[in-house]
Amino acid sequence: MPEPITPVTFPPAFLWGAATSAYQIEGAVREGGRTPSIWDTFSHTPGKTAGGETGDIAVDHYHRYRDDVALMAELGLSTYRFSISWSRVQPTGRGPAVQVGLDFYRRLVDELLAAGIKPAVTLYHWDLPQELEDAGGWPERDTAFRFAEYAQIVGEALGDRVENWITLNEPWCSAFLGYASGVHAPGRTEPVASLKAAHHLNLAHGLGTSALRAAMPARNSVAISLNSSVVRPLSPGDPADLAAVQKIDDLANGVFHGPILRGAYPETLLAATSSLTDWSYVHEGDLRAIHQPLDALGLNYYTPTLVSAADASVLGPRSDGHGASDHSPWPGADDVAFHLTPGDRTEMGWSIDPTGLHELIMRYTAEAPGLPLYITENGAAYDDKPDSDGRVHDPERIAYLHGHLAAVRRAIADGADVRGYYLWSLLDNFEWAYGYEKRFGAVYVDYATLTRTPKSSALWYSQAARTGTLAPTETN
Ligand code: IFM
Repeated sequence: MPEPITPVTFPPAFLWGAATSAYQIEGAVREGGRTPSIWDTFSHTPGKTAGGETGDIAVDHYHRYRDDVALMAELGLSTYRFSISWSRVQPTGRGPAVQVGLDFYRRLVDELLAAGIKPAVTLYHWDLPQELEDAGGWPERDTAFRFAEYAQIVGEALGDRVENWITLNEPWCSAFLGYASGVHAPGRTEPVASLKAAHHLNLAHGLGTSALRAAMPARNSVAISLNSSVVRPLSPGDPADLAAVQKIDDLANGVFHGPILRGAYPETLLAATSSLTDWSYVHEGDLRAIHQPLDALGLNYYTPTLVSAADASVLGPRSDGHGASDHSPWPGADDVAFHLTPGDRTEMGWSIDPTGLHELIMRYTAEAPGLPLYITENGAAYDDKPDSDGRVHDPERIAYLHGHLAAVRRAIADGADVRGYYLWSLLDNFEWAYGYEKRFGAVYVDYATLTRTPKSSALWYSQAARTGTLAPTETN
């Protein structure tokens, strides 16, 4: 149902933010002792990214962070979520930290605090130090222990000034796009390794949470950002389609939420993957380490997923929306078909459906009662271009943001404890395998000059952040 064209007002304490990640914006990949991460290696491998594009320069945030913080302040953002490049801080993924790397993040944090913007730090947004991948990567148990050591280093360095922490961003992508479909770094196509990776990412979250808590003041908050999916059946009355939903829900959600929120992998997941793996890499004590109280849960949402049993008569194109590969990112789910969800689409081909965000929030409100929620990512890519005056008009993005923020507000009215929203993304940036061709920013970046120009959506969002109210839009 379309949102009514009326102003929508948020609670006064609601946080208005924007998010980015290190490899997508920093550039300066060879400065300050930083060594390659899996994304440097992958993007420099011919054929892996659109146009062979890399994050070598990205949007040069490493050198322009002061201007970028000034821009955020001008826009009136109350919070900014960014990630730390592990190999800038600990180049080999183990051992002592590099002070120059830590100092960059300390300067960024101090700049944010001086501008009255609350930093939210993500420790891991997909850029594993290459040396750790060479030692086996996430399918290797030791990587979880290396992550805990890294978490301790960063917690000790920044814990006095950063209150909000996120261990991992979207571990689903790290595990299944990185090790099963191979459309993300490190580009491996090994279904069993992807399930091991998922477990070791969970373990890294658990060990990293303990390490952060030991290293920082108790007032700080530790969370994880999951790209929890809203999985819907093609035919809601068909038991075979409902079984397909269960399978994908387990692989998208249960594999992380199960151990993190409930201390166990779903029985249905273990059964569905039993021909591939016996899960013997889940050691005694792992689930205890993973299942510990969180201070908040981050939800990233873009679009719902529509599935059916693979032998349904109305098979649509295979379109789970996660990039083209001959290898599925869904181990053990070859009997599931993916369908195009209805509705208007963004430039990613993802359908626009704010009801999915409301559904997601209400689901986790019910499954994790009392746990504060943040929308740690939500946004849309469009083919934005400056007009003859150099201004960038993006009414579709305003409509997208309005619709999704209104869905958040509705969830709050329905009893959900959503404390804040981070628009993805502050700036146009390196969209992984798509290179620079998909623009998610509220701020336009001219890649030839690296000039930043706030789009009309940034100005609209700025007004929402300053007033706590969504101005009506014509298109909703
Ligand atoms: O750009 C990504 C981000 O790095 C993780 N979440 C989804 C975004 C859009 O694809």
